[in-house]
Order: sequence, then C-alpha cells, then structure tokens
Amino acid sequence: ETDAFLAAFQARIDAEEKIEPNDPMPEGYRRTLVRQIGQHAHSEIVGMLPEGNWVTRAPSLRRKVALLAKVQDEGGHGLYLYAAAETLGVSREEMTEQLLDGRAKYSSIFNYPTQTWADIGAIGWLVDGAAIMNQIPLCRCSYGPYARAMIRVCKEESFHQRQGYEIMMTLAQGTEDQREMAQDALNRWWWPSLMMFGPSDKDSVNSDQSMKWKIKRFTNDELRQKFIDATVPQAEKIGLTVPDPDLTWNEAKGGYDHGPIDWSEFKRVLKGEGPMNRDRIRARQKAWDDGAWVREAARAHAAKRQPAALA
Ligand code: FAQ
Repeated sequence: ETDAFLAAFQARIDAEEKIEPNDPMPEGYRRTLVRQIGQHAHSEIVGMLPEGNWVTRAPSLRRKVALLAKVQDEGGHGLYLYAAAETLGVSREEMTEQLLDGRAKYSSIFNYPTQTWADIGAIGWLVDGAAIMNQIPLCRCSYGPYARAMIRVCKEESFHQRQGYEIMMTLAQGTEDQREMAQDALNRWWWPSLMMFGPSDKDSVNSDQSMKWKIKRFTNDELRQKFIDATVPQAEKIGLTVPDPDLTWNEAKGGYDHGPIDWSEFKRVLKGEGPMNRDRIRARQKAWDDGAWVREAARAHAAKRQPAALA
C-alpha cells in the first residue's frame, strides 16, 4: 500500500464519505472492521443466552412476550451484523469458527449469570443502555454497511432499554423482597456494564487508529462517562443506589467522578475465566454441531440446482 493510496483513503474519510464494499481500502481498515463487526455479531448471538434462560420463567404473559421479542431482536441484530461483515470478504462460517476456537472475542458482559428475574431488568436497563451509548455513534461510522445496520439496531435497543428499566421500576416499587432483588441485580451488573466500553483509553490499543478511520467516534472512556452520567439519575429516580461509594458529582467537568474499575476482573473474563465463559461457548458449539445437517443439506440443494441453472 503506497503512501499516496493511504493518503487518498484518509482524505475520503476526512471528507466524511462512506466507504462501500467494493471501494479500495487499506488491509488494516478491512481487518479492523472484520474484527469489530464480527465481535459485535457474536455478542448479539451469545447475548441471547443469559436472557433466553428466563423466557420460560418470566412472571407474566406480558413480560414473556416482551422478553421473547427482545431476544428475537438480538438474533436479528446478529444476522445483520454477520451480513455487514460478509461484505468485507469473510464468511459467517469462518467467523463462527473463530468464535468457537477463541480467536474472536465477544462482549465480556455475557459471561455473567442471570440469577433472578431482576437480572433481566438490569440487563435491559444497563447492558442495552451501554450498548446504545456505544452504537449511536456507530450509525455515523465510516463503513456504509455497518453504519446503516446500526440505525435499525439502535431503534430496537432503545425499546429493550425501556423494557428493562420498567422491570426495575416495578420491582423497586414492589415488596421489600422485590426492591432488594432489584438492588442486588444493580450491584452485580453495574461494574461489568462499565467494562463493556473496553479498557481505559491508555490501554486501548485499537482506539487511535479506529478514531482516525472514523470507525470509532468517541473513545472508550468518553462513552463510559456519558453512560454513567445518563444512568446515575435513572437509578436515583427509582430509589436504587449505584454500588460505587466514590461516585460524586463533579461540577467543574459537568459529570460524575467514579471509583476505580477492577481491570483484573475484566482481563480474567477476556481470558475465558469469567463465571459463564465455558457455558456460553459450549452452548454455541452445540448449536453449531446440531446445525451441521442443515448446512450440509443447503450445500447439497445448491449443488443440485447448479446444473439445472446452467442448462
Ligand atoms: N469485551 O483496543 P480496544 C450487545 C477487547 S452490545 C470483550 O479498546 P476496540 C447488545 C477488544 O476487542 C455488546 N472484549 O478495542 C446486546 C480488543 O481485543 P482484540 C457488543 C473487549 O475494538 C445487549 C482489546 O479488548 N457491542 O451485544 C471488550 O477499539 C443486551 C482492546 O480493546 C459491540 O461489540 C469487551 N467489553 O474497542 C445483546 C460494539 N472491550 O479484538 C444482548 C462494537 C474491549 O484486539 C443483550 N464494538 N475488548 O483482540 C466496539 O465499539 C469496540 O470493539 C469496543 C472495543 C468499544 C468494544
């Protein structure tokens, strides 16, 4: 890749032009997008597991319908995202193999268990809330297919977030046991939700280049700060306490200061040692193995149609 080629590409990015699948692009740009969109797709699909676990135990028909719809949306998001990554010349099969053998990551957040019904509220409120904060700027990212996929995804995530917050609000106004259950879920999901935004800026190896290429529009710490500032008042409004004794409003910066994040926990989860890592990959492996006959049948069907189409 010559300097002139890289400069011409950067000029297109700086001019806010969208890069489309058949456009020339640096190999590093393509690789970064395959990595990020692939990780994002895997997160949506693996993210169906902790909540899917509660579909049969939702406390009412109304809650069950909403949860079922949310989990289906996540399956849909995974499919748009795999399709967006495929425009970069990688197949869904290759991406799935990378997930199963550990080469591709998925969000750390989905390696925690869902212990009570309140966890479903906390996931919608916090995890989808964090996802929206990160994904709204992705609607303006430089790669066309990814940016366009994010528009619909964000609309659906915003319904998911309200669904979760409403569960938390209902529990917080319920019996003492229900209120405690909501507080306990907030206590367990708060810190892992902050970790969703990725390592702090000084440790984020990919941020600088991704910001230059306008794949990322904000740094990890900037988005984490926006999330905290939006979420703390929501907790206060329903009478729950964010589990961070160091949380204080900083008038000068117009945002909250927060306590230290336990990055050793984040690293452990990324290494595969979170509470649910093994279960999640086992479930995806089983789904992949159980689906082998479908892939085989589809290939046989395509092969049979081929000569007919040529004739
Ligand atoms: N978990 O240099 P950076 C959802 C990795 S939302 C695991 O800062 P980057 C919706 C990172 O890949 C969740 N790994 O990396 C839903 C890199 O490793 P690598 C998914 C993480 O890419 C809600 C290394 O650490 N959303 O699913 C995490 O510039 C409810 C260094 O980090 C997205 O994927 C993490 N939390 O910034 C579904 C959004 N953070 O790949 C169901 C798109 C970092 O070099 C229920 N992705 N790593 O080996 C992004 O915006 C970015 O990729 C970041 C990370 C911000 C996640």
